Amino acid sequence: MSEFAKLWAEIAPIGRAGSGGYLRFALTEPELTLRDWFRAQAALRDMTVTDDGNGNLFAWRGEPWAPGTVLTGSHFDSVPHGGGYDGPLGIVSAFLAVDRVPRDRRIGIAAFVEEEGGRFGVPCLGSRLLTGVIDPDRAAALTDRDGISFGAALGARPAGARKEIGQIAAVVELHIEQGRALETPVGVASAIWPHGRWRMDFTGIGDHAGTTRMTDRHDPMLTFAHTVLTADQEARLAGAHATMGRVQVEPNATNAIPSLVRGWLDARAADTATLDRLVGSVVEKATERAARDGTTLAMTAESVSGEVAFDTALAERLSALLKDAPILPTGAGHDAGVLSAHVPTAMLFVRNPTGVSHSPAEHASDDDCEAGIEALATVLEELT
Ligand code: HGY
Ligand code: MN
Ligand code: MN
Ligand code: MN
Repeated sequence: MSEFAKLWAEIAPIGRAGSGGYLRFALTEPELTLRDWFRAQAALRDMTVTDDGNGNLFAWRGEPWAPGTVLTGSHFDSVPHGGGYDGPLGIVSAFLAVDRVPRDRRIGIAAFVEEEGGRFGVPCLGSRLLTGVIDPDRAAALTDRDGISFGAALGARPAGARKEIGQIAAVVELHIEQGRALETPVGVASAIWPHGRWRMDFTGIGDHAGTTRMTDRHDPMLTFAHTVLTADQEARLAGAHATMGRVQVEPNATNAIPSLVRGWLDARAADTATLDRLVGSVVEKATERAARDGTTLAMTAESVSGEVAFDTALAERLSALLKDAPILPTGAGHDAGVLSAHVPTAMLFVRNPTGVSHSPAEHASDDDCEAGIEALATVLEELT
């Protein structure tokens, strides 16, 4: 059994649901167990473990945050019933890559908290706190579906921005590719599409399903349904991506016309202008439909990320180092995207044969994962 297969087998059962997907929400029992595994892996390598006060965990070869350190790693948390590779592959690969780099090199391995935004609603929460992109009090007040705040889950007010990030020489995050473009085992990221998530509250008049005439209704489910179809249509026209995969209904009863339908729009496009046009046209058409249905729409931008163009010279240098590994963009957000505004940053992608992600069907072959580890070790040795 390869070193990778051995470590992979250690974490595979942690947080796995009957669906075969994972329920690894930030700071919940499965993710806390993975943090214990992280600490044990660091101890095996005599690496110092620190926490930045924001819920991000670090293992250091050399002094924590020492100037010139190269930071790698990713996240443990998953979307509900997501695949096991999205996030953890970058952390397992980091430990195995460190084993292949001379021991005197200064390397940090990070496990960033709440990358998916699957519990508290804001993606890349940990890296945004670390770099000062989000206010610690706003982050602390974010709540999960049970009303537990991030501050309560963390057990403290988040520390917020840490100036030590300025001492990091480079960041390299390895991640399974979430798409079908990569035909070689390893690729290098060029950019992350601008993307965001908006909460859309459609408010109507709750009433009895059996006694309310169709002409007397103010049904927000109609406005929501129209908006879902509009977002899909507008995205196809714009060559962009739009998804409304999460919805909450009140009172959510078979025999009651809803009073409120809360849906989330996830929209992404290759450039900011296209994204702005897409979201603008969805909101415009949803508002028109609301007027027709006698409902109202309230929009809340939960998180919006501009385009991330990774350091071109660094990407080309790594591509050349990795036998001309292809350089490609991604529509998926990553902590590396947040960090790239503060530190020279690169991403390595490991081939995903089906491209499927955020699904139990997500998979990468052991051979390709092994190639990713080798590539990460090569890059870490080169950059340190
Ligand atoms: O949703 C994303 O883009 C990433 O997988 N967090
Ligand atoms: Mn993801
Ligand atoms: Mn991810
Ligand atoms: Mn009744």
